[in-house]
Amino acid sequence: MESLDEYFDTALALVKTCGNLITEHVNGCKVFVKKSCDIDLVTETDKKVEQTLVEGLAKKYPSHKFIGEESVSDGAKCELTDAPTWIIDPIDGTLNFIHGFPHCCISVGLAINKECVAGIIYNPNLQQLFTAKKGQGAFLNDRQIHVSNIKELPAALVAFECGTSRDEAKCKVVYENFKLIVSKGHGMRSLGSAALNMAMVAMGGADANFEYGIHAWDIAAGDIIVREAGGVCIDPAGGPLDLLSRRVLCASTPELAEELSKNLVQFYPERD
Ligand code: LIP
Repeated sequence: MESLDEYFDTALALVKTCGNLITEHVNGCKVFVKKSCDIDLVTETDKKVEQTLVEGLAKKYPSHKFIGEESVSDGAKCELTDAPTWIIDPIDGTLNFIHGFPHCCISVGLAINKECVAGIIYNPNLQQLFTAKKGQGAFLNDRQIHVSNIKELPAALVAFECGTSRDEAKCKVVYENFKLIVSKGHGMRSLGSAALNMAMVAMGGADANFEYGIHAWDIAAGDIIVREAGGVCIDPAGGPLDLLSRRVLCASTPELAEELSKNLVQFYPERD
């Protein structure tokens, strides 16, 4: 009988084999292709990492499903069923990878019955391995991690991103929320990777993260890692997180999540 631990161990072994594919470009990867716009890019390394992960997992678990950033063709709708589904971003923070800015990672989440039950976020440049399995806690390398206990926005360090869209309406909302966080929060940070922003919340280095326009592959691993670290992951307007909504808010405490959900300017991208 296959188990969550076995699924996780198989995925982790495959993720670790892909680390060198990223670190060999630690000074940047100057060959890339534009996707939806000039800041939404993909490299051959993105594709090679995703191919390695999908082929390795599919060979061992032929009944499992996959949602991978580079396999989902432009505009195609993602289908998340109750089947065990691997939700993969081969390089989260591709723009960072291209520039040689060392905050990029492999993000692998496993959803069963549409619930994220295992997650791996691996930044091989900085040797940061964030992991979690349902009911077993969250870890950074071999150390168990826990969110902060910050409950109020004025004390919160908040991570968020401009994203990969230059859409005027989206950018207007980004600027308005930037002003909110800078004026009302303790500070803002922007790593250029949704997965790593969420990992910062899980380890207590940041206190909240939100973003509009991300995809399931950016947040699936971060969802379970934040929750197993004692945090909350919800829709930015409140209510349950919807992996396909292209919206995410995670926070160290329900109180901080609620304060942000009541004060953020909302934006609703087209669903995946
Ligand atoms: C990135 C996300 C990041 C977002 C970027 C981009 P990618 O994912 O992790 O949060 O702001 O626009 O979408 O494209 O590097 O895998």
